[in-house]
Amino acid sequence: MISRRFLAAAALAALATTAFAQTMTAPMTPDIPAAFDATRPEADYIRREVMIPMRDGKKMFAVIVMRKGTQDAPILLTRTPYNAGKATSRNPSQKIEEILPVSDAEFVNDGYIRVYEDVRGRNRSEGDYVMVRPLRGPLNDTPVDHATDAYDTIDWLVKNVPESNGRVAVTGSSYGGFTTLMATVDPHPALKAVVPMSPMADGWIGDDWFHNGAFRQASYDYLTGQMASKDDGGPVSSGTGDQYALWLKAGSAGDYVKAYGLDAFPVARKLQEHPAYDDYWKGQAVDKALAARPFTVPMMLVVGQWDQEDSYGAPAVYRALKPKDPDGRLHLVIGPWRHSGVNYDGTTLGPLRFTGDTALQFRRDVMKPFLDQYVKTNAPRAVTPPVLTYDSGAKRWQPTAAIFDTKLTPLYLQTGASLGWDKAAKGGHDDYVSDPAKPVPFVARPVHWDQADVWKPWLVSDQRHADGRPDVLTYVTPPLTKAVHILGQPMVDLHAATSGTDSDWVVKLIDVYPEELTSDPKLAGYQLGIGMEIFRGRYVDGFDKPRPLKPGKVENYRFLLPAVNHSFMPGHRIMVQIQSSWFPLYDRNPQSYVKNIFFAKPGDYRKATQSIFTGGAAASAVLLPIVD
Ligand code: PG9
Repeated sequence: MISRRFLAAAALAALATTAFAQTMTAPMTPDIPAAFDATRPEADYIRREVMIPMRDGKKMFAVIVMRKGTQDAPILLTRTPYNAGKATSRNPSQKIEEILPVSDAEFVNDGYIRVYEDVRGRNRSEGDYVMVRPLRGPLNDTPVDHATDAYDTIDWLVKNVPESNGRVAVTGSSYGGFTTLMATVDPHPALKAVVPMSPMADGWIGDDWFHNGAFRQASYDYLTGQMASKDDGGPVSSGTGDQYALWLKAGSAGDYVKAYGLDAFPVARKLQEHPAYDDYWKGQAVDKALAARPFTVPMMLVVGQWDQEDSYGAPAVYRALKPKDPDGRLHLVIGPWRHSGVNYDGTTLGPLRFTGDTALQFRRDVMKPFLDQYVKTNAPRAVTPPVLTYDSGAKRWQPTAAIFDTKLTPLYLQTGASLGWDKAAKGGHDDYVSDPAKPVPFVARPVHWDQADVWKPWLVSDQRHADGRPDVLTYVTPPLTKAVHILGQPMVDLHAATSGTDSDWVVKLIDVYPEELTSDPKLAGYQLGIGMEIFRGRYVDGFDKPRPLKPGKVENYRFLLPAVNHSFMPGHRIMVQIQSSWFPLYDRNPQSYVKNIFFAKPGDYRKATQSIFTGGAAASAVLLPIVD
């Protein structure tokens, strides 16, 4: 007979098994939770993920971050194609300074609400992604663009973030600089100030895709990195070898596109279909679009002196808006930085060392007070100079009332490889042979532009690797007895002829350090590019008027170098180098005229004899904005 005691124990055991089974997770439970919030109760921040509705019904993903206890606070917004989720979870941490980019610390520690939003169609935002989506108009027949998306985002934020004081500033670098500028087109009334950093303003004249008509082949890595899917991709799968050898083997940029299937990307096709400065490019130029509208939102434009991606945009927008700014609400800042370097450590760049962390100095002492006065409640008025630049030779910040109106002083190329302030009465020329089969590399080989430590500081890399090549002309002054200080945009005034029917002209203004420099031996004899640029010869009559060059005919090429503030110090020498290729960053000019260089055939690439004219009626020079 079974005892009552045994039965009771069995019942208890059965109950326990059922209870245990109820707390077990079934083996086939899907393993990605519907939601997970990594923020713990002890976090010093609030982090909210939201979907913000736009006027066309699409929703944009945004992350709102602030210190706990934030009240009556301004919003600092960035609209980015580079993953708002990632930007707001930099480190796995419960500390706000750890999860946000370093450049946000000064702002959130002083009560700002930081918002990052994925632009339309990227990462977690809905809608179609169109690369640097043009404004509504001839190139965009949809009802939305970055101006409307910024407007709708700001409208939602001021109504739905209870900690906000109803005032918004927008900032961002590069693509984020472009979206910042777009926010000022028909702006929301709550938008009180903007800080566009290295904004991409004209992808053809001097920002990401072309420079003065020469195509930047590194662009393709950007396409695969950004557009292979809604999420983040990587570079073209072309191996990890020397990009110089790889591109030489590929042929034209069009051949490379075909070889790696890149014509799957509409942007790759659009680039090939618009090699010259046609309405497609003119219609997207942000400086031109802003020049055609009233200037209403206080703006501080920022760019690095050695910006390897978007050196053109900030000075161009500044020039476009300056005449519309009688009240002094437009500012320009040029720091000793690489592209977007303003948001990182600004103590050094390549071998250069500055006076302290120049990027932090700018963000803390210049950018924040500028924004505070417009967006914080009861903030004092900031004393912000119209123009603030960093003299990279004397190593100090310099406030000035103006820039770009300095009279330009010619520094003449002279026979005998020298540079001088006087124009030689007698004309002459120096020749070299440019061979597309052996183009001049833009950095010393092997070229690994995919590596951050090669790409980011390449504009300050030592130009001795090119000096002395038979296809590079070098002109240099004697050692300076007193400093030569330039502030503004130097201009190239080149008189040149080619034996071919098309040609590229690369002009590099260089600071040559003394050979003996015990104070900083790694800079001894260093050839530091101060302003370097390329010009595609077929555009000598205008960027929308390509034409073959006449062999042997001397043409006058005039083009701007990037904006700088630099003192060439006593004992240094000023150098100019001239060459006809800058490879593989820029596509090779075949040197025989073809309608579209993207599709040049192997037989089109020909050696050419290049002549640079000096003195007399065709005196080539670099025109310098000399101050002091
Ligand atoms: N220079 C990058 C870019 C901007 C705009 C268009 C395409 C590329 C960037 O750093 O965002």
